[in-house]
Amino acid sequence: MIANVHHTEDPDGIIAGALLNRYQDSRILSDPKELHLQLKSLAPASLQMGIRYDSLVESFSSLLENVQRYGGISQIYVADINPNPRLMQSGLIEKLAQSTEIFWIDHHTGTEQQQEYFSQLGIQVTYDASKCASLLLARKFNMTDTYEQRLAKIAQLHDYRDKEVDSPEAKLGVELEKIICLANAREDTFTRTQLMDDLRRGYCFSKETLLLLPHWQQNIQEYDQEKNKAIQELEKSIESVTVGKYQILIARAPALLSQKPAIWYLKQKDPDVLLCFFQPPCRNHIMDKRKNIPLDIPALCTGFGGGGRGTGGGFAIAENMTPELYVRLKEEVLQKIKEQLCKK
Ligand SMILES: [Mn+2]
Repeated sequence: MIANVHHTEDPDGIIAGALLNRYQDSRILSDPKELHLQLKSLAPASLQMGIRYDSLVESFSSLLENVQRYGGISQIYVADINPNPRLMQSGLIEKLAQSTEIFWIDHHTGTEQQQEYFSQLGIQVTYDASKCASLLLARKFNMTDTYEQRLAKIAQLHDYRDKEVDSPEAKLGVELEKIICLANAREDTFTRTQLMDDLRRGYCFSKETLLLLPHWQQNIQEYDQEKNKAIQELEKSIESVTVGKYQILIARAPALLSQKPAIWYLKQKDPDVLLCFFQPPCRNHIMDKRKNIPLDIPALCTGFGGGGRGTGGGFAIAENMTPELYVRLKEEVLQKIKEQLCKK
């Protein structure tokens, strides 16, 4: 059996999951021998694993358990996952690499840093800082089908958006994000899986208009209804701190706005650095900055067990945010930011 392991908290991760599935399906369908074996076994062709950063180690640990106990997993495809310090310190990757073939397709700095080590372990790495995981997948596996190319384009526009884009693909990315945000806030794994599966089968949006099909409209409506209140709450939480000549915005956002909507909202205020913590059940916290600020955000986040790419990054903590933890964490991160900014 094959395991498809992908990030599940944003459109790129979910689209990557859909593309991985389509790739596995097409491989089986194009090989009569494989197809025969598959039909005979009556088992699912692949194991699907949507990953959240706050339970990254737990997920890989259960994957290893699966490999060791059942021995049926021969290949693992990993997409849009940053191998952060927590995962690397767990020792799980080495163990998985010993008994399975691993393909690691990703665009985070952690993957760049581990590229050489992963190769030594026999892991096949596909890395490019300028392409989202979905686009990397489509290129690596020669997915030339119009629908698959379009999925990759939606993910790419969404993951690398630096201003509002008006194309139908960009708009659809924003809609997908609304569905995912609502599911993240409600810890609704079922909806995320359902969305991935609809994208895989082509039942999510109209291929002519690129508008979501009616059965997803309810999710959009619910998100839109809850969004204004969430933005008000975010707005109230904003604090501004000055470090030297730099302005740092710190905020605590409702989980509904995790991850990108809160960041996009705060970015409009044009701070030099922004630090956004999220309310439970969200445990992944995000930082970003303006392009020319002398601060290495992915490195800073790596110091907190996370990672990132470009101007942004994040780190997950193992517990829900309490008011006390918020105060403590805010001070710790701010301290690190000050150290780096004042060094220059
Ligand atoms: Mn991504």
